[in-house]
Parts: sequence; C-alpha cells; structure tokens
Amino acid sequence: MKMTFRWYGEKDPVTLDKIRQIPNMTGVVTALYTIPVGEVWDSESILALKKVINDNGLEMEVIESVPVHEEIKLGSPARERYIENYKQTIRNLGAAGVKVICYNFMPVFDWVRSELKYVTEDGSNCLAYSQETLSKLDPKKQSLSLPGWDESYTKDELAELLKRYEAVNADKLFENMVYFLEKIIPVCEECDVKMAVHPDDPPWSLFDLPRIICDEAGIDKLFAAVDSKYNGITLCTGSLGANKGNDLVKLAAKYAKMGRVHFLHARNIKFKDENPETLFFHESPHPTECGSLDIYGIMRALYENGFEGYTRPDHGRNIWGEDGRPGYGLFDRALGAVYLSGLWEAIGKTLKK
Ligand code: CS2
Ligand code: MN
Repeated sequence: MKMTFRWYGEKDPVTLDKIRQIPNMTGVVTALYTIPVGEVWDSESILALKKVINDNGLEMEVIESVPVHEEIKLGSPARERYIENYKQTIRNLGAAGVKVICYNFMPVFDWVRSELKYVTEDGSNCLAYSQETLSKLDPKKQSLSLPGWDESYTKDELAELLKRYEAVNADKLFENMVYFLEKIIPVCEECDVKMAVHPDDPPWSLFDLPRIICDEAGIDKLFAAVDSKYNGITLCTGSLGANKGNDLVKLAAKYAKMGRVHFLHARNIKFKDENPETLFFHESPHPTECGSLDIYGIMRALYENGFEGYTRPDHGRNIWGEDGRPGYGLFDRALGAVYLSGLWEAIGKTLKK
C-alpha cells in the first residue's frame, strides 16, 4: 500500500511541504485543473506539475481525475474526438510515470451533498447528506443551488444538458461506458496506466439521471464487459458505504483478490437516519468507532487479498479552527492517514505471526 494525499495544485492552502511531513506519505494525487474538460493534457504541463511535486520530495503516480466529457457519457457522434483526446492524455501521463487514473462516469454532477459545514457534537464541521433536502430540488423546474456545485453551466446550458440525458437510461449509459473503455483500455495496456473508476456518490440515481457504478452488480457487470486488469476501481468506502446494502468488507476482499482495486479512498460516514426517504448521514473521523463503516475490516480484507495499490484518506472534517476546502483540509485528513498506516502495520504484523 502506498499512502498518498490529494493536492489541488499551487492554489491549495495545504501545501506540498506540509503534506510531505505527514508520516509515511509517498506522493500526491492531483490533476491539471486549468485544461478544459475533454482537451488533451500536454506533456509539457504534465512534466512541469510533476517537477514541482518531485522537487518537494513527493511522487505523482496517481491522477484524480481526468474528467470524461459529457459527449462520451451521452454517446453522441462528438464523442470520437474526445475519446481520441483521452487516449493521448493517457499516453502523455504514462510517459510521465503516472500509474493510475481515477475518473467517474456520473452524468452532469460529481458528488452531491446537502450541507458543506454540518456541525457535529464535538464542534467540528463536515459534509452531510439529507435525502429530504435533496428530494425537494428539481433542476429542471428551478435553478439549482447545491453546495459544492461549481456552476460551470449556465441555467440554460444545464437545462439543455438535462434534456439530452432524457434519452439516456442506465442501459444506454452503461453501453456508452463500455464503448469508451473498449477504445481506451488497449492504450492503457500499452502504456501501463490503470483506470480506476470512482463509484457514484451517493450510489443511487439523482434528479432522474442514471447512475451505474453503485453496487456489486454494477461493478461486476463493468469488469465482465471489459475484462482487463487495467479496467479497475477506486474503492471509495464512503461513497459505496452510503448504501447499507453494500457489504464493504466483502467487496474489498473480492475485488482486491481479482487485482482490480487500484486506488483506495478510505473514509467513514455516520448514519443519523436510515429511513430511505429521510436518510441522513454526515462524514465522520476515519476510525471505525467514529462512524458506521468497518474501516478495520475493510483494511484487513484488502491486506489479506494482496492489495498493493495507492491509498488516500478521503474527505476530512474541519477541526482545530481550520477552514479548509470542503472535505480537503489538512488536519483531519492527516489524522486519517496516520490511522490507516497504523492499521496497516498492525494487520500486517498480526497476520505474519
Ligand atoms: C472525490 C470525487 O471529493 C470527492 O468526493 O472522491 O470528487 C472524485 O474525485 C471524483 O468523483 C473522481 O472522478
Ligand atoms: Mn472518494
């Protein structure tokens, strides 16, 4: 397991010299944030980014994310150009020593929450999800205001995009994903770059848009359709774990054994209300006892099944007065990283006895 930390580039208040001081940290997970979605990531920019990271004593072996253009997800004729661009980006990243690309296949929205600064019992604040709040929003009828939603679309553009997705159900979206992967996986094999799809967050359909990487059945279907080790997942415990039906320990064991877990996002969530209509959870400190997920069990299942991929502590809370980017402050994620390293050492030493 290689411990990494997400870094949002030069503008991130969590600087590389701080990240380097977290025990066991080997590298950062980052992206070229200035290149428009769908365009090629040129080698010069990639190498410049890598140099800054390497000069700070860290590696750049994982990219999160190379976003997939909506035309690819929609399956329109315009996708061909974007798929060619994606292939070139893979080649350029591979040549720079990148080993894993994290991406997602969620239409229009990435992660969705109802609150960015939910205050918990100990005074810290974190991201939270309320089904009741989300159910009241309808982006087709009213202009959407979602915390964390970057509003890169105007109201009309969003309406137009949502309209186009009316023709794309879950089967069609899956077909479009397979079409994309069939074209890019041979390039990944050539360049030794593994694709690691991030599960849908939350793992169910929202605003009538299909979501397909939500559970074991969806992941099995994806692996069977494009049967290559280069077609793998980012095991995001907090995303998949929001669906109580997902047995994370079982999934971790199964997919690690298959050699398909290339990247681990470890985080915990705490359910406050488990009724589907009023479901409410907030993100919690990483340790098992602090939330509803068995982080120890997941790490153990990964260890026992030969997981050798990259790991990062996913979302942290704001603690000790920090006012960080939602989910991505320094302190709580650093605590998470150390906790995960501690588990890993203990599990390894116990199993070897
Ligand atoms: C991340 C996702 O912050 C997060 O929740 O895990 O935004 C993730 O980077 C993307 O879904 C991957 O493409
Ligand atoms: Mn994640």
